Amino acid sequence: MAVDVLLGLQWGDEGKGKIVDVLSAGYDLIARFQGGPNAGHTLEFEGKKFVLNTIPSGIFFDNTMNLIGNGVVIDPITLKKELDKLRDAGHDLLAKNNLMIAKKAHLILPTHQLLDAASEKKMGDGKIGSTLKGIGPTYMDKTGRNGLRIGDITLPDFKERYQKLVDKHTAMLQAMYGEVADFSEREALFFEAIDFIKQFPLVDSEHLVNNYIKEGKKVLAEGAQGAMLDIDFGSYPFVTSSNTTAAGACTGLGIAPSQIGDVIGIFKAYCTRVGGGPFPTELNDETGEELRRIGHEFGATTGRPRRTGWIDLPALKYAIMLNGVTQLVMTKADVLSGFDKIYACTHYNYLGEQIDYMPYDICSVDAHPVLKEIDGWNEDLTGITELNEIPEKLQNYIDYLEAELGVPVKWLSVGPDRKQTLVLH
Ligand code: 2SA
Ligand code: GDP
Ligand code: MG
Repeated sequence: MAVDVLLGLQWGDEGKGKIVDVLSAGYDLIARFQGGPNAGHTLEFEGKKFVLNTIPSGIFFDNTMNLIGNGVVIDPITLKKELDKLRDAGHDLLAKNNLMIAKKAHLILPTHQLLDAASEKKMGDGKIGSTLKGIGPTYMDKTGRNGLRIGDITLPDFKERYQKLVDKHTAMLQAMYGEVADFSEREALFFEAIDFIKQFPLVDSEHLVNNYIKEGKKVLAEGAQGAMLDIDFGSYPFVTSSNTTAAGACTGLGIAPSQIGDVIGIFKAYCTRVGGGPFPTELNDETGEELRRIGHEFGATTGRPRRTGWIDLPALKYAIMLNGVTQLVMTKADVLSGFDKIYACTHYNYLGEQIDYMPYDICSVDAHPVLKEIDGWNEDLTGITELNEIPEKLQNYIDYLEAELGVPVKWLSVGPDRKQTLVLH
């Protein structure tokens, strides 16, 4: 099969960017299929660090093409900033000609961000914890059939179309809050960025991807966020506004399910979440603080502290089922070095019963984790390069997870750098 899918199995930030970068040389095309600049995908190599928001993580390889797919929502201002930063660091994607953008990808307008902020403000303590990048309102306009798409930017009446949608948004803001914040500065940046983006190939990406497939080339679909933030299957309403699961790769790129090969699922050796919503294994104590400190668990886009906790097997099994995961990647094993005991949630205590699945009402009824104690390891993992250097207790943890999850852990990540990656199988 020509298209492999790589996605996060928890609540995001599992290390997707790093692993896509590690695998990119083996693919002809890396294609982002959902989400937008709410994502922060971090890559590190040769002492340099890059955080990508909209741009696929395959851009650092000469023979790999990259596509921002139709399922993605694009903020031209952020995209231009990303491209400028990369150019300043010696990676001019315009000159390299290794980035294409789907005409059918929807545009995030400055007023979408105002609507996002207004909606969160209105929800008060019950807010979603949105990244405030305008993601929800943009997908609302997409499904509401009001949205503007990248392909529209070359139309002679683009400005009128833009104004029509902005007028609608400002009327909504006025009605909800009685005021509309000044967005003239962002509007100017928006049009400046639009002009810049016009220089990139704007493509009918479903044809492009299917031509890659026909020609026998290898495609990797890159997911953003994580399975537990999926609009249908995540902890609704504390989710993002797109399908983060494997099915999203089909609609977000225009590929048939029959073309999907491996589904590579990434998880951290523990668990994190940023934003609101249920997190059964959350540690609101010193151990949680330690995980955050050692794991540098802060939002790659917003800098917000991430919530931390132990690995959650019912949630992971659910994510593996939804995605049909065929290969696993475990990241951040190095962060657990030095913990005498680590824990895995095997079940939840829920309404007086022990269950091993995510209940429907997880957002309103507590699910208390039932934890299994596991011996930790002390060895520093960050320099290991050979399989025989894996500490026995870490190997026991991997063996346990493989037995529980029923899928092989093919890659083990022991640090943020590209090179800190071991192939286990
Ligand atoms: P949104 O902005 O409307 O999609 O937010 C809805 C929920 O989805 C969560 N979300 C994320 N969770 C983890 N990582 C994300 N990307 C950034 C990162 C986050 C950051 O890489 O660290 O920098 O804060 C991401 N994007 C969206 C979000 O927290 C809400 O719970
Ligand atoms: P993504 O959204 O899934 O791409 O992940 P993020 O980039 O938001 O967050 C993952 C963070 O962990 C980044 O800072 C990575 O550099 C870092 N990282 C990835 N893999 C590892 C690992 O195995 N060990 C450590 N210590 N850090 C890692
Ligand atoms: Mg991230």
